[in-house]
Order: sequence, then structure tokens, then C-alpha cells
Amino acid sequence: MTTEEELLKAFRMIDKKGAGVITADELREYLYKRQHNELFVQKYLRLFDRNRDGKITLDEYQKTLNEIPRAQRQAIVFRYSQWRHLFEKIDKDGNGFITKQELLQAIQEMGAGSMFGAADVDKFFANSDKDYDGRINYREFLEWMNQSQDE
Ligand SMILES: [Ca+2]
Ligand SMILES: [Ca+2]
Ligand SMILES: [Ca+2]
Repeated sequence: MTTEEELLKAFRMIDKKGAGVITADELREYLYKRQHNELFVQKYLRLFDRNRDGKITLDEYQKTLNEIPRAQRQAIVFRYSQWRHLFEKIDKDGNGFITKQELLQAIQEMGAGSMFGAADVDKFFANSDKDYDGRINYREFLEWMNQSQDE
């Protein structure tokens, strides 16, 4: 399936009534089920709801997608489906927090050990560990993902 088809499928899944329009409530329900928070919902609304009426029509959705570079579209698909999965993959002991050690281990398992080392992990924690408890919770993880998307 192409990225475009994937994104259209996502629209149809969110648009439960098949009306060709996603309401803020439908979007919220869909994203909350996937463990996303309100910040994320608002971000999506800002991105797609071009006339600011609180609904995303299929037309708005497609127009916005057409303006986004291809790589970024793929990132959106990735976000829809994979973020929670990725978090859980890194959080080895499943306690809801990522430690430096868990992150380092995950980097090595993904075969990225030559690209990212302990110094990068330190930097990531310095930027992302907003409550300074030495661990990354899912909210902090999502915020970091959102930020890296904006760059
Ligand atoms: Ca709209
Ligand atoms: Ca953990
Ligand atoms: Ca933290």
C-alpha cells in the first residue's frame, strides 16, 4: 500500500459515519485510543482543519497532504501506527518509562550503535526529560517526536 492509500485509509477509519468529514470528537476518540494526548489532537487539527471550523473534510485532508513533502507524509503514517509500539519496544521491562540503559540497548538492537552512542542518549535525555526524573515517560517521548517533526 502506498503512503497516500495508507493515509486515505486512516481518514476513512476516523470518519466513522462515512460522511467525508472528521469531527474533532472523532479525531480525539481515534487518537486517544492510540494513547495520544490532547496536544497531539490539537496539532492535527491545526495542520488539517484549514478553515478552522473544527472539522476536517476529505478535501482539506487531501489538500494538506499534497502540500506536505513525501518524507513527512511517511512520518505521519509512522506516527499514526508506530509510536506506541516503538515506545513499548524500547521500554524493555514495560514499566512505562525509558531509562538511558534501555534506550542504549534499543539503539544497539536496531543496529544503530555506530550512529548513536551514550553521548547522544545523554543529549536526548537533557532535552526530553522534562520532569528531571532521569526517565522518559510516554508523554515526554511524544513531545520529543512532535518536536523532531517540526524541524
Ligand atoms: Ca474544516
Ligand atoms: Ca523501563
Ligand atoms: Ca521524565
